[in-house]
Amino acid sequence: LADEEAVLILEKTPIREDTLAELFSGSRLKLEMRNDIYSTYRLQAPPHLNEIKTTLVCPATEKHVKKYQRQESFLVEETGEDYRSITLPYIQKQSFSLQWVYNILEKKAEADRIVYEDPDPVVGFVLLPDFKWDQKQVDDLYLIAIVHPRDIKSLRDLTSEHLPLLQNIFQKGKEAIRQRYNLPASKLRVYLHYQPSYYHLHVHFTKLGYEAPGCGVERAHLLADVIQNLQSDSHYYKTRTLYFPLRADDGLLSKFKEAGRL
Ligand code: M7G
Repeated sequence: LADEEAVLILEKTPIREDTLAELFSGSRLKLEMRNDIYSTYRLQAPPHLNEIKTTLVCPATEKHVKKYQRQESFLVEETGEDYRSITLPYIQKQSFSLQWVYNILEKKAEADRIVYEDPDPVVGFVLLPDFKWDQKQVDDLYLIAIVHPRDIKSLRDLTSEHLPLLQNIFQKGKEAIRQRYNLPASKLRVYLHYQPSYYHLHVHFTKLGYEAPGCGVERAHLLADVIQNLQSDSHYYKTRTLYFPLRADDGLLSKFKEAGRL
């Protein structure tokens, strides 16, 4: 795009129940085939009901291009020592810029999208729609809570000292979602990713029943479990072996291979 590398993501948005009547009355139907009680058609919807959610990353780094390419993954086993000797030095040099996160925290971007904020510098956070969610329907609800403190990279940095922050996000985040979207806590999947893509602590809130990308057991850690684990052992995430998938061309995978850990 204008001599710069770019990633462009095109996604057909879900069909919404509240637009069905208009979809049926305003579309053109072309019959493809009919056989007994079966028939298939091509339906041409009115343009405003036929939008494509479009996400652009530009200029995109090589790492962005790789993140969005379809690739084989490998499960990595990371001890606490592996984290300190392999992962930490790698992410200190190689991770994605956090500028978009700081823009949100400083209200330089997406300020009008904020659903809830607790401005406290130690236990505070900003809750807003993830850019994967077009907010057209609650069925695929996806919000993120980004913490105000800037020194917590990921799950690995958490100790019992952070329990007030985590409990605050859990309680106030659920309450804000109940008020705004009329969804009770029992309909929410609240979790952290390990490894995340962005090393500034954030929590994912997705609707139960929606298979959000990255909500599988190999990457998602339920916030409720994280809180309990830290309550029973302050250094749980410093000492445990953690498992996560890495894509074939991820530089971190090469580091694990070089260290003979894969
Ligand atoms: P992650 O676990 O670090 O990485 O989550 P993942 O992208 O591999 O899941 C970061 C989350 O932030 C993801 O769910 C992204 O969709 C979301 N996200 C990323 N960016 C660059 C933005 C942004 O600019 N705005 C918003 N609102 N969300 C973003």
